[in-house]
Amino acid sequence: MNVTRCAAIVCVLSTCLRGNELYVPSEKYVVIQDAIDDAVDGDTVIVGDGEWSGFFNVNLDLLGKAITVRSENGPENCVIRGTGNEQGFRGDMTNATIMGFTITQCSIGIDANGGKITNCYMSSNGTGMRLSGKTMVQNCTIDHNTNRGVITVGGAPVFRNCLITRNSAFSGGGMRLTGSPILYNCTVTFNDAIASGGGIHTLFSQSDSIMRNLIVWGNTPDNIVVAPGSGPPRVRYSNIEGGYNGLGNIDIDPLLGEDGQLAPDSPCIDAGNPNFVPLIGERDLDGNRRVLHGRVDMGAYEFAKWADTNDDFMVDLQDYETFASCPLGAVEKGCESVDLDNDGELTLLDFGEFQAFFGNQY
Ligand SMILES: [Ca+2]
Ligand SMILES: [Ca+2]
Ligand SMILES: [Ca+2]
Repeated sequence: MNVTRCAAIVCVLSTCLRGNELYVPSEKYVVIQDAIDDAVDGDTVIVGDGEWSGFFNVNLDLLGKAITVRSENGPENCVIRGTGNEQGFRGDMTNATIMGFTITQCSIGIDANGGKITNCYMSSNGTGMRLSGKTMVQNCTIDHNTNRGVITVGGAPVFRNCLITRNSAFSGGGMRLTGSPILYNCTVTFNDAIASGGGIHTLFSQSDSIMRNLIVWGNTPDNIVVAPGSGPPRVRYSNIEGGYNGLGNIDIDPLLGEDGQLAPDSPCIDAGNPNFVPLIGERDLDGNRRVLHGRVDMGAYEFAKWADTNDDFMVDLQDYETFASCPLGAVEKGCESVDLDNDGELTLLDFGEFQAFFGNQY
């Protein structure tokens, strides 16, 4: 096709469907806030690689706009750095999406009253995130913040596939929750508090707070503390050190790797809510499919080595040969490892799962 015409069609489509893309840095925009100021609803501000600090690159105010602000190449490559007193993102974010940033050395990483925050890394701030409204936080890592990882102040923020680790505070080291927060598949580990609520501290929260498929482990001095007068959150299918009353909950060493991934013999594998329905296209914190082997795991990571039939940490032609040598139908002896959705039958669904893993290294 004629290149000019093709470009024109793409441009028309993107203008109609997704708005314009505003790049920083570019001839027009040297600092991030200038691009946000110019953006209108539907636009995307794309921030290039590098360290962003100083005026108009911190204290970023989304101004209530329905825009997306994202990094070009993910949080490893795009860092918003404060000097201790600033906030990363703030202001009215009800309709905004923030995607793919590392935010560090701010007093608060992100202060949001709504909107969506995905694939972000809040590390070594005062407070990692301060949330209200219906903020949706997906696939974020929040670690080493010194005035707690997360605080919710009312509303019903939702967390999915988040790792909250090694944060500290006077109380509620990992998370201090009020309102009706909802947590799915979060790993809350090795946080600490001076007083109480090392992992999760709920205070003035409502009993419609829901927690599913969590790992809350290794926090000091305690893991979940429900303050008097606070509606106890309904925790199910979770691994809580010290135990927590609720269907499907366990209290067994989760056997976590360095970053919270599940070891092959972790009791959290295939132990989440059996009726859990992932969001369309939902991924775990590593980018793998959220549900593998027929049932969701507990925590931010889904154990993903199933297609590696010979345990050599590669899914390659050797594994394919194992697969191809097994007949469809009821799983025969020696073919258990290729029943990837773990339903006792070898079908094309298992083959689909296998293809998704082909070429992976673990
Ligand atoms: Ca699973
Ligand atoms: Ca292999
Ligand atoms: Ca199967």
